[in-house]
Amino acid sequence: MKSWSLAASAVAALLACGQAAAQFKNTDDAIEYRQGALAVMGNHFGRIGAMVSGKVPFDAKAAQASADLVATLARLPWSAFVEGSDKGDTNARPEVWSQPDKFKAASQKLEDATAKLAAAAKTGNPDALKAAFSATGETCKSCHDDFRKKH
Ligand code: ASC
Repeated sequence: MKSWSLAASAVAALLACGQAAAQFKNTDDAIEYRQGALAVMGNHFGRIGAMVSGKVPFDAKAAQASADLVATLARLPWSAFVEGSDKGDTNARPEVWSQPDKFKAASQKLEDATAKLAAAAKTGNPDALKAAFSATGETCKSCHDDFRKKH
């Protein structure tokens, strides 16, 4: 094959695969990525929950570290809901792909709520943290109700 046509096929392949393939090896890899991000986010959200519910003593520094992580991790899962990754070891409902605008709005709500959570944690005020924790938990739940399979 001439080098120009080789280059042309490489460009065509890249265009065909698009961004998802550049980021993830395959759909299983994308599923693992988003589940990993959500699991670590849930862990750190849970640490804040333990503080605001009084199960563990309030620790402003630890709360802020966890809230910062939650806010960062909240931005990650969405690009991993790639085409075709409704099949495989996933609890994502088909609505993720059939109602993309609604899913996008739900993900944006989480990003907004977790940014507020991080801001609340930064104040060092346990009551502000508790309120932001509860608001964030509502966005988790509402998205799970609409887009995650019931167990
Ligand atoms: C968590 C966690 C979730 C949410 C959700 C809030 O700590 O892992 O998925 O809170 O239960 O309703």
